[in-house]
Amino acid sequence: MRILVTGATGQIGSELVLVLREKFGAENVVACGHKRPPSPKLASGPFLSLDVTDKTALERVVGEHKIEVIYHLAAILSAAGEKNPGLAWKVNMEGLYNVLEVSRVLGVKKVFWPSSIAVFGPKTPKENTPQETILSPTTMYGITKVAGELLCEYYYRRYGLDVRGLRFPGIISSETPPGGGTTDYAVEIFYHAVRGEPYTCFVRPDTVLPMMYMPDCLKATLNLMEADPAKLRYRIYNVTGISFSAEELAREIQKRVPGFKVEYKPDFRQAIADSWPRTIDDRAAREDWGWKPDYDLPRMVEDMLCALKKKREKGEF
Ligand code: AKB
Repeated sequence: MRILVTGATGQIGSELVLVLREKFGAENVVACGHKRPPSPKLASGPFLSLDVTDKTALERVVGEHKIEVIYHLAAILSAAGEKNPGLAWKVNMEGLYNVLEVSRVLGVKKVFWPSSIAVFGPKTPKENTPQETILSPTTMYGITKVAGELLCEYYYRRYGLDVRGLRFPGIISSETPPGGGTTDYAVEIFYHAVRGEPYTCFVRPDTVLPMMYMPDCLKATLNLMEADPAKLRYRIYNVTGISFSAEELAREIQKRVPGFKVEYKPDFRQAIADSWPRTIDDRAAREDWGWKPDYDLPRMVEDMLCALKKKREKGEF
């Protein structure tokens, strides 16, 4: 299996590449990024600088490396997208179009693409948001995710390209921090706690959003990609891990880091958070390909603090 991962230096990519290399052999997983330099861990296999908006370059890489599966993770997230909507449209839409089109022309067998809870908007039911519901986002990022979902379905229906995706909630992880998302506070707060510094949270304490710990994110991605195609009713599935408020997260950390102080100063990201669901119904994923998350809030917090304390001891931040 020859695999290409775009956005490989990002939050999900930097960990997914390592898991794929473990499973399929380091030399078979080509990691591509273009903004950040690769971490030393990504040097465990091939790394190329690639901008997904450059279709010719993408075509060359897919052809030369005989790529059979693409995990297309390169994207501009919600908060960064509101600062530069044109860039979000360009990277998210052109990037996805190029990946799908190159896959069609060069016969790539499977494509994974992350959608997001950002496809939902203020008119969508906020609790137990169904798989099939109103998709009317108010952010440019959300708009690119809805259009992206439709584009993936189009390539599946019209050309038979096996595209699969997940509507990810906020992803919490200790390896690479996210950049430019609305759910970033749920990661930043841990770095401050471990540094022994107070944290100023950019959403209100009662803000509840669906989240997922990285091991569950990787498990969901791999399980969906390995699922029997005959069982898939959808191309893109709702998935969720744990929903909690910013205050509940802070309290869970304070149980383990006594004296940790958090204050709340909502900024423009509050409106984005308020437009998204609080809890997600992921029954379709559970029924069709056996999805089940492993981490609840206490287990995730325990694991995050432990991982970040080790990094801090090594002087990594
Ligand atoms: C963001 O906050 O933009 C992302 C997402 C939920 O897709 N983490």
